[in-house]
Amino acid sequence: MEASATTIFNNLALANVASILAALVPVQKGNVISWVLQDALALGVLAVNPAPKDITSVSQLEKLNLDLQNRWVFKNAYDLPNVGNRTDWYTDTVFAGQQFVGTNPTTIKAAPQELVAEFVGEAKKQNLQDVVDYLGSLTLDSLYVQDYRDFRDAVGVASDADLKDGDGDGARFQCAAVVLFNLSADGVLHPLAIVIDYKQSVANSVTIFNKRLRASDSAASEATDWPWRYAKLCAQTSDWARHEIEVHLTDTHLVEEVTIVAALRAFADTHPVYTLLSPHWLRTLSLNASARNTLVPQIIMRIVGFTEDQSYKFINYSFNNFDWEGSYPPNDLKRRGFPTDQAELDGPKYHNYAFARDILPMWNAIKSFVHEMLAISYTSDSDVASDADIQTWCDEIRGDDAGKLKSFPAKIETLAALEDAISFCIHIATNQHTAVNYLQQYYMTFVPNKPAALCVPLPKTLAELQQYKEINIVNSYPVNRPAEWLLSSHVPWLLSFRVEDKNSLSKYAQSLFQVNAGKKSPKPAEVATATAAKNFYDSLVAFTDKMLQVSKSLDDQTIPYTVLHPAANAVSILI
Ligand SMILES: *[C@@H]1O[C@H](CO)[C@@H](O)[C@H](O)[C@H]1NC(C)=O
Ligand SMILES: *[C@@H]1O[C@H](CO)[C@@H](O)[C@H](O)[C@H]1NC(C)=O
Ligand SMILES: *[C@@H]1O[C@H](CO)[C@@H](O)[C@H](O)[C@H]1NC(C)=O
Ligand SMILES: CC(=O)N[C@H]1CO[C@H](CO)[C@@H](O)[C@@H]1O
Ligand SMILES: [Fe+2]
Repeated sequence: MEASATTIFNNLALANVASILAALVPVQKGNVISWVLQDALALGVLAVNPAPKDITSVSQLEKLNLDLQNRWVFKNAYDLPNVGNRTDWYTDTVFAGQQFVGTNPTTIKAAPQELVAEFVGEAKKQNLQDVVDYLGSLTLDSLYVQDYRDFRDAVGVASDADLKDGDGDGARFQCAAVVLFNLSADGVLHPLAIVIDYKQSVANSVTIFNKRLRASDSAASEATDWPWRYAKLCAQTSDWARHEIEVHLTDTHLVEEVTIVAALRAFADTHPVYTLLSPHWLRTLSLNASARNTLVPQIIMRIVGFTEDQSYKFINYSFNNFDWEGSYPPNDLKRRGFPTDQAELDGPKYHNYAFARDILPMWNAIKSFVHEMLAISYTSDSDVASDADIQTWCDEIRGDDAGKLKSFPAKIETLAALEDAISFCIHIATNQHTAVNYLQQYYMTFVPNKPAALCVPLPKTLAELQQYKEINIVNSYPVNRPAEWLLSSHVPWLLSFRVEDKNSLSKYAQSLFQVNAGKKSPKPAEVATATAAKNFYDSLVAFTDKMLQVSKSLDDQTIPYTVLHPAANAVSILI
């Protein structure tokens, strides 16, 4: 099962990133990456990856992005279009869209009443009567938030401390933004207000209200509304941390790893749970090793606005707060204030939330498959309750000297509970990871859309923010920090390689069918497995149609949302 760093990551991409690292990391002998570095340096890849310098406008960065895409050779991270291809990439529409179909479509949630009240109070304080009236006219069920208020708790600093890594010229800054959105009855998500860095209360922080209070307001001034664009940049930077450290690294890679290691300890390789789960482990553990040795310490730590210790605390915090059952897709949608009824999700109000509309049918497809497969070995709840290996699995996942994943069920004593737990292991390894991984290239290679940190301190007052011009945004980007720029743009690309066809979910269903259907005198279990695999495959075909239909129904037709295509949905956390 061990795989080297170069098999996991596409060779050339790793060489690229390695060469960037070489420029700033003293080569560590014996580290996986050190021998790759030699190759990369020989290729001189770094030399052909220009990072921006002497930049004074955002349009220069847009142009650089397109120029790199138009090169003849060495396109590397720029061999595919990215969000910078859209002339409207910075707009409210595209910003809002990313909450539903971007790299992190998993944390937008219903706005809590007390938080809305704080925004209303702030609007009063700012004498924005029209905002007060407008917010007053909205009902709670149309208000949603992206809420990064917990960052200071997560990294263990005082509730009013600045979030930063380093001092002086090379310092990087992070913020804990809060974004208030309105979701209209016809499905338009529109940002109303942003707290750029929440310190103790809205009143004690810098909060800006969108001049375009209504989505229908003229878009003419959007491009030059620099204070508002800066606030959106803060929100995107907060989301970088939420997405990469929590949603991606912790909630998929690390959580899945715990279930895998526990399963390896609890089950013999002939155990039905083992056979169901193991196809979804392909390379995941070796990848953890790479993530631990290389990605986290050498890449993430070099671009985020948290110190190394804070970043590890953030991982701990995310892991300790991971809610296993609460994260089952229907439970997750419910806790975030979205419907769990497919017809309602497909209706006008939620029709732009393609991730949600896709994730439920995929969850159901996996559950049906797991249900059929479990029926081969277990006929009743008591069969499950008396399976000591399942209890060992639970103990290994939760144990203090083992997985420490406390929200995993202490006991699994019914078929339904076993079906859910196994389905969720498969779900994390496939749908969930795929959804938060593969769009990194599109949304993050173009650094201005979503940088990992801000390069200058945030404004301390609203008056200061109101004076912001284009140059303040440009200076917040790592434009004079080539290593940070190149890592920020190339790592998302490195992580976004599509799986080979043979490692897709639909191929898995197909091969499982073929292996079991091809027997001369099949055993009953093989016949049943073939049937389950066939049904699963059929449900993936049906899902493909559904997904395409969902994508075609989105208001924004610039790029399709097909990340969960079963022929591309990875069978395991491969990268
Ligand atoms: C993205 O922009 C580049 C540069 O203008 C262009 O070559 C490429 O075709 C564009 N791709 C798409 C899909 O628009
Ligand atoms: C906000 O949502 C409400 C409820 O559907 C709607 O009446 C209002 O027009 C929406 N506003 C915007 C800006 O979309
Ligand atoms: C993370 O938690 C583990 C125990 O769960 C602890 O040993 C470690 O010191 C913690 N790390 C940080 C940075 O807090
Ligand atoms: C290959 C590898 O290093 N796997 C490790 C992943 O992490 C767990 C601990 O959570 C280790 O036990 C594995 O050995
Ligand atoms: Fe990943």
